Amino acid sequence: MFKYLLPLIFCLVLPASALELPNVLGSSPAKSKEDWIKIQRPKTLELFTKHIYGRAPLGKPDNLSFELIKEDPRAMNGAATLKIIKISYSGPGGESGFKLITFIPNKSSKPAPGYLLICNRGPENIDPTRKKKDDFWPAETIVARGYVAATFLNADLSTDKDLNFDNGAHKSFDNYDGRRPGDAWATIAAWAWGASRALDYFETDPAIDASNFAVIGHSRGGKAALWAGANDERFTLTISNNSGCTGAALARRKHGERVASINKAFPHWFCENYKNFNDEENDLPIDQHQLIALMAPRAVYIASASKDDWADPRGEFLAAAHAGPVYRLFGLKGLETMTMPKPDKPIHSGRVGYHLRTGKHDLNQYDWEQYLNFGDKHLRK
Ligand code: GTR
Repeated sequence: MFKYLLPLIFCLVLPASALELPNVLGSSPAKSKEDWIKIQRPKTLELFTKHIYGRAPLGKPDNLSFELIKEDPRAMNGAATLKIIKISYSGPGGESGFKLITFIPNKSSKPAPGYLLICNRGPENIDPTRKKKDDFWPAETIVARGYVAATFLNADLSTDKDLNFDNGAHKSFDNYDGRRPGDAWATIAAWAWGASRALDYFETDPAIDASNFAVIGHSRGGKAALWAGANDERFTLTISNNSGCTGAALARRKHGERVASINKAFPHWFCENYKNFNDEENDLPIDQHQLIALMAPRAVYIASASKDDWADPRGEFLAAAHAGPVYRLFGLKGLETMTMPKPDKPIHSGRVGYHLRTGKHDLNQYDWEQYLNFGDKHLRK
């Protein structure tokens, strides 16, 4: 009798852990950090490039230039120096550029570490005059904590519409011989590329500590922040706020937004190859816990919201938890638990941080406070 009952008991107990994920250490699992750095990390990054986010045609353009278009040393009632920088570049398709808004704290020791937000909302959310203030980018709070508050509009790099990639970075670099079908970069990768060009600017500003900088994004901006942090190892901390499907959430959970839905609603976000996995998540050679692991040994933070089922909070948590073995190769702690915390109980003890905020899909003061607390541990060396 017991012989027959046992499989039934297993079926009832196991479903939650029945999720079969690709090995986070790679296809021939890395046994040492050297192995990871030299072999499995590049292989993992290449799989994400080829099948999901697409290949950027170049890194830092030789002609990248920075022009200070506004400076106010007494911004925020004297608390910060505002610098607005026009970042320009050109390629075979012509010149493009974007504006970087930067508040540098006047009081803190220089150079100051900071947070770069990839803003996926309108310009009113990142008002440099500070007439309009928004919890989405609480620049005053960031500055008061001693950090540079920097941001740019994602749409300046690539409009968030299916427009045949005729603008921004795509216009400059894609148009000369058409876009390669398959793995050509798309919109999310262009936003991530812009974050790296902002970091190129920070490296030239003596008031800014570019070697201690976080990249952060919300939702679609969070997907871009993760891709920026995975590609650009100069980012010390990568923060994903409610990034969901093809951000932090595991595709194999098939919960909330799925690959087919995201590719249908936003056909311009990822490369064409990604569409091969519509309704076929199990065929993906990677899953999103491996994207998070690409940050190791640097710090990474994943946050979810309790009423954001579309982004699959549990899938985001599990991805963060399953990145752990790569951190352990470096002798570091990841998240170190497989038990999802209760709402508003952040986990900040290792290099992988996590919280589940009570409430809806959003980026607000509570989230930022957690990111600043985590930054105090990882951005001040
Ligand atoms: C949703 C989309 C999500 C998420 C969100 C956002 O419509 O399905 O993947 O990115 O938009 O960016 O707010």
